[in-house]
Amino acid sequence: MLNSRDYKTLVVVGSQWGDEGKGKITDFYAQDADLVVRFAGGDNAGHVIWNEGKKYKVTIVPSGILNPKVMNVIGNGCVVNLNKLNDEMAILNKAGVDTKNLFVSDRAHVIFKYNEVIDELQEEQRQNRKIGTTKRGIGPTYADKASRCGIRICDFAEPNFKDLLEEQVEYHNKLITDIYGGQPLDFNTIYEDALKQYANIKDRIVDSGSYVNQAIRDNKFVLFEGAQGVLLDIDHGTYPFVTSSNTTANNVSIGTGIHNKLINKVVGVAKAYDTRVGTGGFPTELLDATGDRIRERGHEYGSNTGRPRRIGWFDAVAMNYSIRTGGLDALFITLLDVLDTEETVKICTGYKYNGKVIDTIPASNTEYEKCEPVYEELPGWQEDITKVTSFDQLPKNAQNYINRIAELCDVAIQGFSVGPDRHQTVTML
Ligand code: 2SA
Ligand code: MG
Repeated sequence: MLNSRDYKTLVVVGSQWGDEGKGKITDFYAQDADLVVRFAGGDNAGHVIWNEGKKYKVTIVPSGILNPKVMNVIGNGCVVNLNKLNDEMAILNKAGVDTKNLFVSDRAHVIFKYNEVIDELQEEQRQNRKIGTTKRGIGPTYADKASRCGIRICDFAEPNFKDLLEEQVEYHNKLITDIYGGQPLDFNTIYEDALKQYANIKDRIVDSGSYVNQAIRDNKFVLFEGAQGVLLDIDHGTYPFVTSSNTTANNVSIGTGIHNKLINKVVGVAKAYDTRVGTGGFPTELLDATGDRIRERGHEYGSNTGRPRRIGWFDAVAMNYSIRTGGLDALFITLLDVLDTEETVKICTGYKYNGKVIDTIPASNTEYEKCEPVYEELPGWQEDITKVTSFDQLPKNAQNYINRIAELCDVAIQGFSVGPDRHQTVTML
């Protein structure tokens, strides 16, 4: 079914602004995988997986967790809130999902309460330039990592851990009170909670680089699961309206500790339309009834924060950019069925900017906000496709839509999905 043995390592990343259905596609490939590894981000991700009519949501736990034979690793490139990790494991256990195969890197950085508080206070300070972060402390934790004052999982076992944490609580309290005018946090509460949370995950700590390398050497099928999307990448995304990590497959090697030559294939998950949550340029955004209809049909609300997502037509300019910067070998088109009722569907083929038509994303968000989409219009299929099990069964107009995306983006189509459930997934390669 999956031809997964054609490649020993497969990367699944979002090719737009997140929420493309990476959880679903990772879960699908995980049926054949031995190992699923997260390499970036934290509990800002919201990966939704439907299996046999039951909905599961994970934020920091890899999406391979529903497959009992799969080992799941949270790589060193992730930032981990131990409270959230423990809560998420408890929720999964309650739903009957075993989490004994879950491991976390000794080198992953930990999100503390002070990082979450600073995330929130920074957003408040941004006033009319808000990023729309998930307020999970992601940016401040990656900032600490770059400033070399971050605390990693391995630090909890150090004899001077208490001093280390106390120093950081003091420093962050100064930022909170003096810079942002917030309330200081109590060290003892943070320390005691940290020890309690750590005790619960202590037996799951691994050296992810060594663990994942060994699995590859043993000829296992290793799946790497991205978070957010290429256009939210800190370097290549629509800065500053991005997340604080590298979201592309290029970060797999850094975020897990394997050589990038060991990556065999990168699949970009692409919604059949575009969505974005948070601020930033979005040329194909639909602020009309069509956008509202797609939002409702696609249940386009933040799976983490519940925020309504902004909706737009499929943007081939942005996708070409993602394919280039994200090194995508093929696209997996998701939520195709959401467009079932549309009379016509549109694809953006260029941006009008300053009297010219451009074919890439400008570096400046101010310029990006001024880009207007040039559309190609295609007839819709106006048929229920949720039971389709092969490309040939798709209505002609839906086939044409997929083929046109492939042509405009000069990319292979790995498959498409016609509904939330695992079985509503069709592979083409
Ligand atoms: P952050 O919290 O610092 O990473 O936010 C920075 C920007 O990145 C966006 N971002 C996301 N965009 C889409 N989906 C995400 N995950 C959740 C979901 C989000 C939710 O799956 O629905 O529940 O709202 C995600 N995480 C971060 C964010 O909107 C900012 O634009
Ligand atoms: Mg999501």
